[in-house]
Amino acid sequence: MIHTACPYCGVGCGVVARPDGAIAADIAHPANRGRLCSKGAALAQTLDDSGRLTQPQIGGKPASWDDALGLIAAKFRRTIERHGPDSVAFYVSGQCLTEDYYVANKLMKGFIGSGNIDTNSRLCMASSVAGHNRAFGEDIVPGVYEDWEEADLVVLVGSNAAWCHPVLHQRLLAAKAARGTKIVVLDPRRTATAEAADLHLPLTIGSDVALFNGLLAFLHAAGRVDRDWTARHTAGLGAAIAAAGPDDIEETAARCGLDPELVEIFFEMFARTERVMTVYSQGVNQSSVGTDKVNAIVNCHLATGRIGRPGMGPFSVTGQPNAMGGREVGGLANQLAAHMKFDDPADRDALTRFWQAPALTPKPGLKAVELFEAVAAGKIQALWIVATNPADSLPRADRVRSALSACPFVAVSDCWPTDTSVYADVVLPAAAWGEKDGTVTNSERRISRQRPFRPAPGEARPDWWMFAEVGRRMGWEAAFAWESPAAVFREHAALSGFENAGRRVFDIGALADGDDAAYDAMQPVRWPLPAGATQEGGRLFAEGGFPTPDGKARCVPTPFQGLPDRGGHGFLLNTGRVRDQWHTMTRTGLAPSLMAHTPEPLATLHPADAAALGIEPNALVRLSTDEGEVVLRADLRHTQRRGEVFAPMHWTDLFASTGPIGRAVSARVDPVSGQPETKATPVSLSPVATHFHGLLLRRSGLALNRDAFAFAPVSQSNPLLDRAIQTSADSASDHRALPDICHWVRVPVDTGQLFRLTGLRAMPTGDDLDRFARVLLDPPPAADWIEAADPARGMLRVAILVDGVLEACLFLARNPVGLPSEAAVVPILGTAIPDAGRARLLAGRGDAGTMSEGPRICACFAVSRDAIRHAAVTHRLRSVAEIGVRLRAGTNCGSCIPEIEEILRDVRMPAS
Ligand SMILES: Nc1nc2c(c(=O)[nH]1)N[C@H]1C(S)=C(S)[C@@H](COP(=O)(O)OP(=O)(O)OC[C@H]3O[C@@H](n4cnc5c(=O)[nH]c(N)nc54)[C@H](O)[C@@H]3O)O[C@H]1N2
Ligand SMILES: Nc1nc2c(c(=O)[nH]1)N[C@H]1C(S)=C(S)[C@@H](COP(=O)(O)OP(=O)(O)OC[C@H]3O[C@@H](n4cnc5c(=O)[nH]c(N)nc54)[C@H](O)[C@@H]3O)O[C@H]1N2
Ligand code: SF4
Ligand SMILES: [Mo]
Repeated sequence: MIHTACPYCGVGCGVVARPDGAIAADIAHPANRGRLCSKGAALAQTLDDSGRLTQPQIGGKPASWDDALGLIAAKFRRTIERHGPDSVAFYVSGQCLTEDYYVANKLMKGFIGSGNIDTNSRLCMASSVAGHNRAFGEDIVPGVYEDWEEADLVVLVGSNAAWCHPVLHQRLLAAKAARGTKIVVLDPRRTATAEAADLHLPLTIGSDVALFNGLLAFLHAAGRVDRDWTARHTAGLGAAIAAAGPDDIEETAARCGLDPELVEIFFEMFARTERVMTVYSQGVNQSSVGTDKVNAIVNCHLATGRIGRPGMGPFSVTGQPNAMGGREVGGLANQLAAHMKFDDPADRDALTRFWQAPALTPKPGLKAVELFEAVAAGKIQALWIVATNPADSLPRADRVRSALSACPFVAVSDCWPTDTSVYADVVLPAAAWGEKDGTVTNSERRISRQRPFRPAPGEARPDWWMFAEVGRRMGWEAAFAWESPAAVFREHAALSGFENAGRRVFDIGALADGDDAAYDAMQPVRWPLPAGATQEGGRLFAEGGFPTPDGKARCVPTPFQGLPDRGGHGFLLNTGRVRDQWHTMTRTGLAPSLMAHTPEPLATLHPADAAALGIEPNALVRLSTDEGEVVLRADLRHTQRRGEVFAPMHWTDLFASTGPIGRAVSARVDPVSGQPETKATPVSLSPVATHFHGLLLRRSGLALNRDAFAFAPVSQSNPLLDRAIQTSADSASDHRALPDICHWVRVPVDTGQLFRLTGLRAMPTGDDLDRFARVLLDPPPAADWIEAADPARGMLRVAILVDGVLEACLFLARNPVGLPSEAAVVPILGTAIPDAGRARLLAGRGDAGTMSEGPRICACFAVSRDAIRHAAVTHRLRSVAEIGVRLRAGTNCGSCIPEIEEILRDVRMPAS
């Protein structure tokens, strides 16, 4: 049994890999003590090597590691010789292990001599980092996970923890059940987290600074400021209170779009509760005033001295498994390693000596959005992207893509092909979770080991090794000579303690001297952990001692600057996460059980807004912004504020015709942190007419070819029609790329791939229809093609059989009732169809029941919303526990409990 850590969120749960292949919760790990969420529980399903990158490629052709790494080293060298060190860059990730990250940062900042290494943490944690630095003098999370259990009031700001940090949320709900912890959620949407709260404040997007300024003024007016503590341990409180404005609840409520009564209840709760913790996440960070939001929150804790004591303090939850580790090594362009600072000459001197760095970069590098602008402008000519998928996840995705295609040299290291890897001159196959060896740090500063328990497929190798190899090949053999991640970790730990003597809180010097066996055996441990420490790190700053020159924290004035500009558009586009997907879906998109909760990307908007715009439930809606356009299915809910629309960040060109929402997201950034505002893009909505409906099932092949032409000149009749279609692009005027004809989403199912199709133009007819069907079905040469068509009723049904086995099938109909149910046809894909069964197949009747089940709520036991509703009604079940006894739903990982509660509430209160 191998003990390792979950590769998803920053909760950092421990998991064990059993010899039988099962992945289970680690009962001994302090982050989760036996709990897992739906994503963690499905980890074993994602260990499928069939789609992996297994060999280095140069120009799309297989190559040796030696050639691929040699080429990267040569391209970087040559580019630096010609254009200087700032003409090259790395773009890395909070999913790199600390060891990967340390080596990359050392290579770029110490040896290449440029600050141009930035990370996807710029899109994620940068505002928290900047806010911490401004307030505390260092990027520190003062609290620990036990605070979630010891607080009397937990305020969640812009955090959907029920879905995004599920195990911490479960710990919170357990504490609520045990001791009555009050929970307040500040989120424009009524999320699953809000469902489980005592109070939900649906504040309008971008208004958090106004709310926390109002709270600071209220605390001041109510005499809740801790005079003694603030005098000893803070500076600038007076200025912060002045900038917060008058104590005027009406005005605050108006700015936030809230009822004044709700605001007052919240302020009173905060004021009178000593043990209060404020948790915040991307609703705070991903904003053009994200750093101010952080400081406005921190100010309220500093003013009351509620920090670093049990159950008290601001708590920034980290997103990625190693968001915190990346900050320890200085992975952001404006950080140096080990929390050292660019503007501190002593730090720079110490780092130069420690690394024996020939060319420590004199200045910070470009932050993600500017970095890709510099690529587009030709200023960066060699770029290496590792463990992140910027062609989807950066705002203005199309601009990122054109920058990548214009860049003279791009290397990409990933485990799977992605929308980014298609732009790479060199693709490097990375070892993935389960194969890699190293460390990660979670939200509470706890370092855990990731240990390998399976061999990497083919020639896949870990990222630290790739960076070290390139460092050696660029001429720095001694500095990049490590032979194991353990050796890299020891150097990282030694640097943290180097000439530190309490100057920097981040110090893990105690781990610098361990041998390889100690590294292998390392138990989860929290920093700070300076040399000689006898116990792990705990809460920080209860008695001040901030890492600033005078030891005092800074209260930063955060004047309210108004709400996000709508730029002539009627709506704001808010983007974020769904429960069972992880980012760009390279792993969670492999697990059918994780697809069932939210099988396709939806644009959620208020029913009244939809009615005003003529947008029908479940119809397609076009979202147009100044950056681009996407088409999504409309999901109408009262959980959404009017004037705001929410869409998930996960779907890519590999999963949907419309590609990533990033196409439409603005690249406006916070001026301090450089973090883009991915939750407030001005957007216009319009209905999209549907002309036909379709269902396509295929056993093989993933995304549909965007550029396959579905319409071609009608004159020729070529047996290789699909080939002819693709090559005759110039000879006809009515050619259309597939996404122009039909909107599609791909849903991996147990038997293959299911595509939901929605016609954007009239359904093709005649030969065009035949070509269209062939493009979609992509029949292998020796296949049987059987079809039933009813042109008058606008219906086509085709099945492709290979040796009697159903390889693919397509159902098209002008009217949705002309389609079979997915539940009926999915199980028969890949099964043998007897001759007698063909008619039945074309009639769209499989052997499974034809009941539509609604979304799957419980991923662990595959229980649908309708089944829960049905059981609740027929058996008069009133609690989650009763549902669990009857259906097992909610009894394993518990991620679905807030949704089961919501269903139970609906059942008891029929809509009037
Ligand atoms: N299931 C799942 N879990 C994940 C991830 C995943 O991909 N999938 N990714 C991980 C990562 S890297 C991260 S960073 C975290 C993110 O975790 P969260 O930050 O919790 O997730 P998001 O859905 O991005 O955004 C949280 C909420 O912010 C709200 N919001 C938007 N604008 C505002 C605003 O102006 N003010 C306030 N108060 N709220 C606002 C949104 O409505 C949304 O509900 O999740 C981690 N966990
Ligand atoms: N519109 C919008 N955009 C957003 C956000 C949002 O809320 N809204 N959230 C932002 C946030 S908080 C984040 S964190 C980012 C996430 O965005 P990304 O980082 O782009 O998302 P991932 O899909 O996690 O990409 C990680 C890639 O690394 C690969 N990979 C996994 N493990 C390894 C490994 O060990 N080595 C290597 N070399 N590759 C590996 C995966 O296959 C995947 O392709 O998205 C940001 N973008
Ligand atoms: S909460 Fe879920 S996704 Fe996050 S680390 Fe734990 S098991 Fe993994
Ligand atoms: Mo993130």
